[in-house]
Amino acid sequence: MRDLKPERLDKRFLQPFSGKAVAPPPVWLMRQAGRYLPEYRKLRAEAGSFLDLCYSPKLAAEVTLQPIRRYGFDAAILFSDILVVPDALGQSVRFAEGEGPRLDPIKSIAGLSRLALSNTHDKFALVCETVARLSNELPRETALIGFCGAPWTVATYMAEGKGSSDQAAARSWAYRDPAGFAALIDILTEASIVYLSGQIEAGVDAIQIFDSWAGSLAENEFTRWVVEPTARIVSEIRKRHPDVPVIGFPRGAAASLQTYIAGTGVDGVSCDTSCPLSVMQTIGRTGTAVQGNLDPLLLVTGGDALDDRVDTICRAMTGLPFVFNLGHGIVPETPPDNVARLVARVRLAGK
Ligand code: 1CP
Repeated sequence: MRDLKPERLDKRFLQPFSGKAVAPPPVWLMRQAGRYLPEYRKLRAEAGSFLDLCYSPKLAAEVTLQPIRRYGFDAAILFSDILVVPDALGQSVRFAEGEGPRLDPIKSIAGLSRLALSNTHDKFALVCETVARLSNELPRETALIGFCGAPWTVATYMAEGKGSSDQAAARSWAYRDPAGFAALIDILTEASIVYLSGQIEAGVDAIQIFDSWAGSLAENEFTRWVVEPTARIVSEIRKRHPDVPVIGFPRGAAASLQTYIAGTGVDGVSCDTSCPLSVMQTIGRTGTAVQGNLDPLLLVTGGDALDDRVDTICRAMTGLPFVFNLGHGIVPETPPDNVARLVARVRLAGK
């Protein structure tokens, strides 16, 4: 829990991170900017490559603002990607249309010579310029969330060279040569601290650390590759910027959430769809903010099924420090009207 300065609490989104319950709860959605929005698809087609879009402060700021204009979310999330960090370090990343990311894989310590923190300056600076623009352009009451991928999740893409369902390349490397893999995790941890500090200095109000593949590790490896590096990032950010809450998203790790919270010191956790509401309530009662956890597919389905689940989640989390969100990102097939319906429904909670 953070002791936030009173003027920061003008942004409703930030209040749960000082342990406060807010009615109705603040709402934003993971991947709220993206392909489900026609205005995103239009701008994306004009921008060239996906990374060109991430490194264009004017266009990235515009894409961040699109869902805020449409839906008036309580928070905007910087438009970028977790793979900006390996790209800036020197492992160039490509996004093939409709295929997801492609990297030349790094599978052992020898490959780390391609990476250097000193390479990152110019690309990180472009992302920070996007943040600075957004700080000026966003409505005063809208918080801006900065982010990075957690070292473990980013390492899975670097080792595999693409997305994978089992993260085998990183898991195998970590078993075969823990010291070599630790060197990669250390580089990513340091780069993440520099990157997040830059985003905060440029104006973000809170940070989210996306650990999308946290759920693929056994207990000891979860501590070593998820909890310890995240703890280091959280403690460095807290030392430098005590007023900026940090949210962790260890997806797929509902059973280890308490370990994660106690071990990392995050101010809030984002819970995936599989996390029981009873677990979210238990965490909320300790004063840690909880975010989540509607199934993104219900946002495709819409109708009564969507309304009912929104009501159930809001009812369960009443009186607790809670932010409404999905359990994972919006999928491209989502009808934009269903997002408006969700926001309206959340805003009825507690009325
Ligand atoms: O336009 C396009 O075709 C690209 C689609 C796209 C978008 C809109 C990608 C490629 N990244 C993004 C933006 C993005 N990515 C944001 C922006 C802010 C917002 O939420 O609106 C954020 C926070 C991310 C984070 C991200 N990227 C994660 C963590 C969250 C998650 O979804 O689990 C991950 C794993 C990535 C990698 C990535 N980038 C893009 C894709 C398709 C993927 C997944 C690849 C895979 O695993 O197969």
